[in-house]
Amino acid sequence: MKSSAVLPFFDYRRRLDELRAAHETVVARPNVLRWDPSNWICRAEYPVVTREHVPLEWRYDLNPKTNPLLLERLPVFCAFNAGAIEWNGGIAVAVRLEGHDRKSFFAIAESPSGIDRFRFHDEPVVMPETDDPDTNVYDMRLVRHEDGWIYGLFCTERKDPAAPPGDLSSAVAQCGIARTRDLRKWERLPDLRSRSPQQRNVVLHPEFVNGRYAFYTRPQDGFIEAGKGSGICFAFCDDITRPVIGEETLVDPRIYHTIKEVKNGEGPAPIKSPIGWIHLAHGVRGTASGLRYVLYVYVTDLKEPWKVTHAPGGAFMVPQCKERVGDLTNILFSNGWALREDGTVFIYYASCDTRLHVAATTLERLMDYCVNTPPDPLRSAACVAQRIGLIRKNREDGGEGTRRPTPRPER
Ligand code: M1P
Repeated sequence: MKSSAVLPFFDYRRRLDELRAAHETVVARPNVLRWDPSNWICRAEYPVVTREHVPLEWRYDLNPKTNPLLLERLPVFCAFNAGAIEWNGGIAVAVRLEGHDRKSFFAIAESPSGIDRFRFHDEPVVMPETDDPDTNVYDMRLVRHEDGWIYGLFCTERKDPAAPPGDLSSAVAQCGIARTRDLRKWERLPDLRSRSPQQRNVVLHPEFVNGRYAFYTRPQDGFIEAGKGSGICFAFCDDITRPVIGEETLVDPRIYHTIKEVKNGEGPAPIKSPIGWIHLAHGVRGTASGLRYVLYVYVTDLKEPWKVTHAPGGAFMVPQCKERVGDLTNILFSNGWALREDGTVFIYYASCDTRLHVAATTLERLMDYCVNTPPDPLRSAACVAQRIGLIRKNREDGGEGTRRPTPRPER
């Protein structure tokens, strides 16, 4: 066969070496944490898992006889929205990978540090199906429950059987449940049954509450009818092997003219702390450039986790710089975080449904943030009063932090 006079020279062996070297560079790259101006968190310089982290064996037929041109056969476009758990002294994440065919699936990647060198297991997760096969599965929350199992709760979507002919978008979203002991072999349980025709962002509470399993839910009346649901709810379940929930108590409602006015959803399972259960969630509002997803934090009572005790105003994290651009735009989403024994909290968040990042903080900082960040006063005038209160306190305190630095002598 003739070689093109226009394309660069192609040599199978050399090209494969290039691809392998590029993959290893990304996977082995050390990450760096830098303080955010808020001092609530440090953000990591590089994303922790991207489509470039996906092993070549998962994408290419690497037999030169059957693929002499080394064409990619099964591309992966995005690696995002990951559940997280402490694992073997490091961190494991259950990443949502999205193939070029739009279908998502899960894959476990492990890192010794939690901030870099995430490597995927040899193969993606084989998630058993129920009698009603899932069309698409995504956004797994990993929860180490006090019953001894590790649960993976995820969204399972199927075509809406009631959709009129020609409507190829309407779907029914429900919560799929699976459990494992080793992050490799998964037992699928029946999907969660609730009164709502649409459930996304369902999260298992990590402890029994009054001897029962408990879930955070986000019931919705209609698919993508953002604005119809009322917020994050809480519900009990007696038997997780036959998971049915009854009444869903509203925990954290959507509120007019806030970061969560259009919709909200629970992120990962809450972290237990001396001030209560600390929750990470996403809030969504509409803008001229589409929906904007930001992360926020709230706290609920240790014994009655459906009762909010602290609600710091505004967003905890918003999309910044490169995080604002991707397959979609203006989205931060988190369904994984992990508290380490030394008090470090790793927050795994995805930007624009494209790639996975990590931010790091400590439980001490998170608790201070939750207790001392004033709530959203909900009106401009009240916000000004709140800010003037801060300015005047600083003036009156005259403490170390309010002193201006001594000006440098002019040369
Ligand atoms: O595209 C942003 C997110 O949209 C959905 O989340 P929610 O139902 O809360 O709006 C999910 O599809 C999620 O995966 C996605 O990141």
